[in-house]
Amino acid sequence: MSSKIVTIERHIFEKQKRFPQATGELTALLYDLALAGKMIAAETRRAGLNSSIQGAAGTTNIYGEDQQKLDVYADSMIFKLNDHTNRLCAMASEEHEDILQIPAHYGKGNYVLLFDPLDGSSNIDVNVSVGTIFAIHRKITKGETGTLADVLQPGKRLVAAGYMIYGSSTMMIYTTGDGVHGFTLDPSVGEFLLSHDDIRIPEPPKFYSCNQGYEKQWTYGVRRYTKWLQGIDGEGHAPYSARYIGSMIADFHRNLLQGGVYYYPHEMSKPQGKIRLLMEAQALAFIAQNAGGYGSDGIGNILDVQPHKLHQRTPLFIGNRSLVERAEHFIRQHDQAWVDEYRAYREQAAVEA
Ligand code: P6P
Repeated sequence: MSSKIVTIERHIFEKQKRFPQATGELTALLYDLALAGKMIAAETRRAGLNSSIQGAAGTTNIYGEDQQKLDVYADSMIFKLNDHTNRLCAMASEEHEDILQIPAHYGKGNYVLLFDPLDGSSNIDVNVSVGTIFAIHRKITKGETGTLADVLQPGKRLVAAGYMIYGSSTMMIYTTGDGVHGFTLDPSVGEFLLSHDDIRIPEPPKFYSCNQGYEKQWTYGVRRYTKWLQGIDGEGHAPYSARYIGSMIADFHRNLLQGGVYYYPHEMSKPQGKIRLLMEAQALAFIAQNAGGYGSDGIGNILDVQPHKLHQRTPLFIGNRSLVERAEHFIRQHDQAWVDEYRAYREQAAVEA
């Protein structure tokens, strides 16, 4: 007899029993996201065969990056599945310059949904795993409609976070702060079934993930850190294996399950880094921390950073705590000028809504 079959709904329901005040709203919201994941997975599977969904959309997002047709599809799918459920007061997508209001004719709820609809989408046409990243905050302002202040919250206030990864199988990973749990889509029944309960990042780590093509542009401390990871500079420990897929969600997922560090550091010409604080880094750092790991901007815990604008970028070092703290050590030791400059950037006052 197979072990008990646990769907996302059953898993959250069983966990929620410990929180009598839980209303089931969050369960339903996570279920809506699971449905969006199934829809996006189906299209991603077909991308290779379906030119109407493959390739560039001919538009660019607010960063000037070419949008892929699947980016646009995933973005609109997540919005449409969540704009009428009375669970959200606002949304924010990596693909839109401003926060997304709930249409006037729909009821508003107590949560805010932040998402990157399709991370790594430039890899779709070469059949590399991509993913959807989401983070959920509770509304903190008065009134019905969500505002920028409800979105610009530090990651330590997150209520839940997770991601879907569209790879050799489709998985949904989530945490509500009570462990990190993984579900694998069984396409024969169209359900996500519990496959990885209470994930903990294993020690010792195995991998390091970074784009060493940019090494020349990194600060000295980050270059020394990278040499340390390779066993070239330091106490002569065995080198970690290099694995860089070019799709953060795929690198993060492998490191979550097998141990390792992913970093997309600041560069001389980009002191703020590339990764988006609100739609990517907060969610992954909340997940990493709930799996025994850690997410840092090179100075300290990313979950402590008070965002000051919607599309704020951040350097990101994430994975095994031991490896991320080692990065902070090298940066503290060698990159004081950058530390001072970046600290001033990240501690700016929040932009007016
Ligand atoms: P590069 C995708 O755009 C992304 O944000 C991550 O998924 C990925 O790790 C990184 O950028 C790849 O960027 O500059 O190494 O090609």
